[in-house]
Amino acid sequence: MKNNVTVIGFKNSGKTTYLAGMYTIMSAGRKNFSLVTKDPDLDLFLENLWDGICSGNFPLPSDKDEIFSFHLAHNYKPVCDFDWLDYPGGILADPNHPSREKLNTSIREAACLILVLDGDLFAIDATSEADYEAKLTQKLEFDSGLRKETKALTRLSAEGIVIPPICIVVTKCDKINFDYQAAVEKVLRESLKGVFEGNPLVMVSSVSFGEGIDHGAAPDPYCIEQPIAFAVLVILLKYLKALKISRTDNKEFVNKSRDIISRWWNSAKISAAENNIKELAGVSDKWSEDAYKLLELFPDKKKIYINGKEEKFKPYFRDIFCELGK
Ligand SMILES: Nc1nc2c(ncn2[C@@H]2O[C@H](COP(=O)(O)OP(=O)(O)O)[C@@H](O)[C@H]2O)c(=O)[nH]1
Ligand SMILES: [Mg+2]
Repeated sequence: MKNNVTVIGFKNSGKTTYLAGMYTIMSAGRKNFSLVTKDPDLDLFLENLWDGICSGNFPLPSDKDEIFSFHLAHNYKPVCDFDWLDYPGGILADPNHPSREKLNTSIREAACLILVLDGDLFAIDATSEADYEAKLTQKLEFDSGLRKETKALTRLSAEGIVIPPICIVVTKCDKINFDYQAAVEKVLRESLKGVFEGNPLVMVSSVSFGEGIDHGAAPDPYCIEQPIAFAVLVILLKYLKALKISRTDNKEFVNKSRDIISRWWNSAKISAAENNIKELAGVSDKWSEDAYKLLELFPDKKKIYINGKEEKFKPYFRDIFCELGK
């Protein structure tokens, strides 16, 4: 199984800052989780990039796709490995971009898609929440960037590619009035109705590294662990589902072989299946435990959308993990 996390978003939307900042902070550890690049040179590269960003030296926009292979640990024990595939901003507006085929393959194989939206788009002066909602709705309706992004999703559909669970990341949320954060999610849900209703799992996260980050102030990270934690949760969910199928197959085989003749005839196979059940249960317990711990990175009020239907994030995942662990 591939653990791709594919990232798309326009140039200047904050993708590189997110990657470098999230990595540097998560590599130091967050609630006992820690991240490290598989390649030590990439660790140095991302640390240097972040130091550069924090002292006002912004990375030049890249025009090529890049892969970062990560390992996530909890209390320094393995949780999972995954690849972060970063695509250049221009790819969304250009169906003939040289990396387009690669992007299609990577979305086809992705466990999770991260759609990065520039917080600048959401920075609107308003007199009330209702005024903010109305202004943002109108702005998004005619925003050419968002139109190109949604058109890219339609193009994927035209090519028969099923879009995986999505995390919509609104960056630079320090530029958005804090009182309007809930309105951002509400308006996105309406403006991107098709994305929400056509996908089994959509989460929205507004993230920030602090308002001074673009002119050398000390970083003040906000919710930066959510997108990455969501991606890993989705990967663990995929593993737990596959495991449940294997366990059920083994249990059915043992149950079917209860009569005395089958037990004698299939004794080796039955004991192999019984051992498998025990082993798989152990692995499943470990993954469930990691998944429950990941939930601690989210606030209680966090929401998730299941085919467009709003649910509470933590209870939704707890119920699923409990069901899959049985
Ligand atoms: N205020 C603020 N600016 C940010 C934040 N994240 C990124 N930026 C700025 O947004 C600009 C574009 O960021 P960059 O990561 O290079 O975007 P990319 O082209 O999508 O990789 C830079 O000037 C960053 O400093 C944030 O959380 N808050
Ligand atoms: Mg960049």
